[in-house]
Amino acid sequence: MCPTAKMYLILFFCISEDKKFLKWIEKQDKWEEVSIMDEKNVPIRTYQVCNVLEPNQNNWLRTDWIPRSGAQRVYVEVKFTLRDCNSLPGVTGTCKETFNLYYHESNEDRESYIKESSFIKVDTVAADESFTQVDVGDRIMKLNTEVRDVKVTTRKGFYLAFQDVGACIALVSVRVFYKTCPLTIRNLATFPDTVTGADTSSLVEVRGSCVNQSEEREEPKMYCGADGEWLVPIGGCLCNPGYQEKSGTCKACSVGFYKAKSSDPGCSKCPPHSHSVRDGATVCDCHSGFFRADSDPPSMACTQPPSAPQQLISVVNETSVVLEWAPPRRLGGRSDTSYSLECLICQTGNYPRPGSGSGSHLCLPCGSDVLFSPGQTGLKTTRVVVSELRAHTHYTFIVHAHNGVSQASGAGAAQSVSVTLTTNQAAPSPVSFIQATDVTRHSLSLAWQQPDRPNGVILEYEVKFYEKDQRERSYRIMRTFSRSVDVTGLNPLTVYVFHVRARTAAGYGEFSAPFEFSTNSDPFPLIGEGVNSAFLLLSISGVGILLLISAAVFIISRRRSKYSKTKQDSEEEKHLNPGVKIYVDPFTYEDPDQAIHEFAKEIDVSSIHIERVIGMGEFGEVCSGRLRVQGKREIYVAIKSLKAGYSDKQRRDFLSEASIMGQFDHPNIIRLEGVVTRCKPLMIITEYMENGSLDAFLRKHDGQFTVIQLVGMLRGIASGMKYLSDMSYVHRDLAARNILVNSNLVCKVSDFGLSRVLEDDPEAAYTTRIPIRWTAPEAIAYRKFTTASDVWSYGIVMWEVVSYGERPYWDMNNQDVIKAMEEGYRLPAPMDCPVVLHQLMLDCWERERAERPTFSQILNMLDKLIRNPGTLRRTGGDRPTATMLESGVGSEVCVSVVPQVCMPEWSMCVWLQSIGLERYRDTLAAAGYTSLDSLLALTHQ
Ligand code: ACK
Repeated sequence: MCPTAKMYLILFFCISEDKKFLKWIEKQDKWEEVSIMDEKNVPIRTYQVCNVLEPNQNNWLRTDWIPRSGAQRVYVEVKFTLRDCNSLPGVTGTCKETFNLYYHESNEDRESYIKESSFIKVDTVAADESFTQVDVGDRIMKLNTEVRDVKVTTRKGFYLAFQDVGACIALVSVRVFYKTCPLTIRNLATFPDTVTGADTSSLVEVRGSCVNQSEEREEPKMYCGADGEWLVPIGGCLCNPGYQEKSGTCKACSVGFYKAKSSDPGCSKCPPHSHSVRDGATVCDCHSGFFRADSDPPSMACTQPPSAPQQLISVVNETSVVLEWAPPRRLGGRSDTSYSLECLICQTGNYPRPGSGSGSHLCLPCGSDVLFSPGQTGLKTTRVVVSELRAHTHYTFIVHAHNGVSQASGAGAAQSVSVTLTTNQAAPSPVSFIQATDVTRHSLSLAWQQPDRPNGVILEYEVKFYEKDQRERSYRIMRTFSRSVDVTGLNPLTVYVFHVRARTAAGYGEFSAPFEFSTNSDPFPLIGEGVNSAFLLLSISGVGILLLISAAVFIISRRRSKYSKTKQDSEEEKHLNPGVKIYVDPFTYEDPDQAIHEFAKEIDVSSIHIERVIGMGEFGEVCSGRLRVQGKREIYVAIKSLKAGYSDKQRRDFLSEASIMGQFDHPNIIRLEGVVTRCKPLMIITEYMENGSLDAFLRKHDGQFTVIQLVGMLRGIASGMKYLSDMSYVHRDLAARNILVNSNLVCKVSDFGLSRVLEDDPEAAYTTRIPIRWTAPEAIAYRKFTTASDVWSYGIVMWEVVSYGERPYWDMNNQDVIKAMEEGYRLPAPMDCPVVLHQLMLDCWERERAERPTFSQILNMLDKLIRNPGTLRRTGGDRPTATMLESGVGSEVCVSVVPQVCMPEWSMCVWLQSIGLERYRDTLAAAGYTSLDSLLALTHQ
């Protein structure tokens, strides 16, 4: 509702004796100033005129100049009395009962004379009431009040005039005023006191101004009506942020409250984990440790970065890794958790993990060629497949959890979890491009690039080709060590299709896409033509033999001193490397339980789910099962338990294995998950190795692995043993039965129980408990167990591996074995055993332990062999090597890269000699293979 109109009094002519304010000008002086009594008998002064008996009266009474004061329409209220003509005897015809009201606008405030004609008539005023009776002593007077309004817009002021035309009037008062719409606040806008318009129907448009601490929502407007009422409010203002409306003003939000936007309805309580300490807050500050992201609205609670992702597990598949993790335990009150992955290539050995202090420089970021699916950053899922990794390489993956406030909080490594793993062998990627260089009528020279991802050392390339018309019904295969080959014996002007694939220790990669080349009509090859083939072969063989002899001389000359020297080197290395962690013997603890709890985690038995018995251990059953530690992902485990009725010593011995195992952290050492000691039976929980112990595994897969695969297994064991020796731990029971194999064929050293047993038992050497066949003579003779005696055992393990789990020294009894050793007898090379491997075994079985290689040297040697698999080709066994007689299914066979041309019969002997298989000459001849041509026709059957 509009406030009621306000009337501004311009003048109030109260007729009084004080002439100061009564500047009336009477024309002809007919108007008289007279005192009379009002209705309440109070004496009042009036202007009177009463010439009712005389005709043609024209008596004027004029006011002084009245300033307009901005008004456009003024109101004139006249209070007067008027005599009823009937009450006056003898005035018929001359008596009037009205008077006229005039006005004259003027800027002059002192006009002494104004012509009658200058006045404009406002109205003729008649009385509503008149008095007729005049009683003696009791005269009743009736007061009339009449209001007229007039537009005054042209001058600064005006004059009013009263014209009497023969009435009997007494003017009691004249009030002159104008109207305004009063100051008001509407919709938080202030509208000033506004003078109404000139016309009775006019509306004055007024623009409001926003009250303090407010801003315009839409231009505030209202209209001031002629009667002083506000009409039609439009638009308005809103309180500024930090302020809210209260009784038409904007008041600051009090402490603990905030208002973020002017359009918000009012102040709100600070959201959780935030506060405001001053009045007028537009946003609440987060409590310490809580944060708000730039995009978070002020109404949102303050939040925290997430905790680290949980239960990161990795599954290695050749050169790919699947990483899976569970979301962080604490999401910090947000739902925008995302993950990013850091990939590091780490050096092998005993070094601190990334983020665990000094030494992290040993890890470098992976190259940009590594692929992450679905991505490396901004991940919403908890699973990533990382591919295109290098084969046989140690990687550390760090999974970081982020959310909208991670950056604001400056959170770093605390929200991450990492895993370190080693990729497996992998076949090479396909050759991408084949080029034909020299083309003749019967031959083609092909060349190609190494595959983009060799994933190891390329041992050879296989070229498959066929006439295009023949499709793949009949194809030929050639193998070569180099990246080029001359293909001969082709038909002229024929299109051939070629595929090339590479082989590493991990096997063959896929064939390349088909490349087509056509022979031409040129009869002459560019090279090779006219050279005596036999001479060529002899030259090649001769060079080969010379190389072999030089290599043998080199190896023999080196063997004399190499191990003693390098051992010294390695010992020096250890002294120079004071950061190496040293194994702590749990038996140095007075309280065995203190050791176990220092090195092993106590597991709640309720989190173990035993599934089946997988074997018998020294102290009781070994079971497989699942372990689900609260907040972690369920994993498969092996569970060794201590059978009931054990002695204190048995308990101590049983748990000592866990105290030992718990100190190790290496991909080739079995990992301890924890122990159960607080209830019975006591249990040791380790990672589960799907393929069980190595000796049984090899027996089950007799002859099924390539030499390189076997060397790969030996490398893993050597790596684990190097780690143990670096920690100054002597295993004392290294044997294939104590190596466990997982589903990825990774071998891990296990069974750390014997070290103590042998030390405790002075008669051990002569009891059945000592593994005589695996133990170095000095350890058997006077219990000198050292890393060097472990190296001896490692040599036996090598022999077990290459012979697919054969029992060392077969059925010989222990006493005979000890005697044979003393006499210098050593195990012979197993069937198909590469000479270099048997030589390494013999080195491990040096009588003088200082002459034996260290595990570091063994590891280096095996790495070299893996890099140069050609060195593994020479075997001392009897079986033809796999590479010798491999064939394509249903195809003819091209045996090797050497016999590309037809040989005279005698050349077969030369060739067999050159590859060390001359002893097969008679067997082959008896079977009818007397020439290389006939050998080339040998089929798979
Ligand atoms: O040859 P296996 O199957 O492998 O039989 C023995 C048996 O328990 C007694 O030692 C097997 N074994 C021991 N530890 C584990 C393990 N961590 N994972 C799988 N099998 C294991 C071993």
